[in-house]
Amino acid sequence: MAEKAEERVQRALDSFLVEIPSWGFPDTGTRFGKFRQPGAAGSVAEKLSDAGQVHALTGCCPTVAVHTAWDFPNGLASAEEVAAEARKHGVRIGAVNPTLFEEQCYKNGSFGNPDPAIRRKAIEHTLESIEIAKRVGSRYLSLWFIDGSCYPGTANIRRRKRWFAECLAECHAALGEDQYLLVEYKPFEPAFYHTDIADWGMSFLLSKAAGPKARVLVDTGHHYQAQNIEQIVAWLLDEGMLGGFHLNDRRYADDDLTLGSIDPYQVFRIFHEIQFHAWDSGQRAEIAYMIDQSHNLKPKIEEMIQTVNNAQELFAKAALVDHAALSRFQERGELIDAEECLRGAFSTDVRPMIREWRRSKGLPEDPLAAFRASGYMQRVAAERAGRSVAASGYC
Ligand code: PSV
Ligand code: MN
Repeated sequence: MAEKAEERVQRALDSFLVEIPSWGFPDTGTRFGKFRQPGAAGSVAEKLSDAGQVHALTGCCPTVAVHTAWDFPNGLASAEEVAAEARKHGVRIGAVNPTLFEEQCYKNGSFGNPDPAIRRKAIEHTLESIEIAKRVGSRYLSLWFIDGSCYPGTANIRRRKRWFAECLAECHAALGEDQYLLVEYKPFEPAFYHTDIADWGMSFLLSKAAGPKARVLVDTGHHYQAQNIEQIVAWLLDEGMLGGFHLNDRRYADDDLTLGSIDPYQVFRIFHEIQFHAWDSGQRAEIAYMIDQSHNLKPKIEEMIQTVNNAQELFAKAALVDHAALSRFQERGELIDAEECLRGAFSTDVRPMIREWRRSKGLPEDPLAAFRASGYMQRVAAERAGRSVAASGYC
């Protein structure tokens, strides 16, 4: 007998965890300035405390992604303390992101820098990040690089590609048993002529060169306009090379807007490809779902809860696609029925089913309202007022 919609949604939500980034909680801005928010996190402990609120109310964000330079002020020596702080707030440390972009020496790149001493420094920082990941019990080392060039002729693109392959392989060799290396791509910013890992194909090839535990990380904001992200996802799934996501939405470039705020159907289509693949192959791919957003204007904790709500809704809608029917329609070339199969699932109001899932887990039915009613923000705003802001990240 076909599984009921409610059951499909419950099962999908049971399987759906999404990691939130430590850099989503401190004050952030653009190059035109920063608008401060009362109570924004100012230390690693405060970021973890805020993240703990999101998990306590949504029940699906047990891990927090960290950036080595921003969250481990003393490198490896901070590892135990940060892990303990996370535990105190009911969360764990998730993906560790080496910070290979702030220091002056990285002006011409890190793994692609023509100077071997800088490449060595970048490798050492990454190796230290892997040690941190081991110490805090994290399975993921997540790499993003600013490397590239801004003007034609200024960089040896082929040599840089080879340096990347070498550096990644050395880091891969240091991974623990069940650790993965996630390799993120981005076609622009801060380099505006060429970026060393500009697209999923480059990330795919470099991951293959690095070793068997390297995978591609898809940041939804890191594509050219009109690119078909769900097709990239489908191909990576079929190749067993999809490692995870940095979820966010955008209208123009890497805008870091709330997931689903601009194009929820695209997020739905991505989640659909994942669930359709699982149905087709009989195997659920191990995927690290992570949010990569930092909000300059929206209240940060509320925004993170809103994002998680959106992610759950879109994931639940994708679980409603009737895969057997869709397959039949596709095989017979019944185009309208196939498309309507997706649209029907997308237009279903899954919110009552999500509320039911929350009730069954003892979670508040409306996490945003529960957060507002908790008085947490007023309390921390008072506690944090007047202290000097130490937290880093886009500061
Ligand atoms: C770069 O745009 C990025 O997407 C990378 O994932 C970084 O780690 C993150 O944003 C935070 O700067
Ligand atoms: Mn990212």
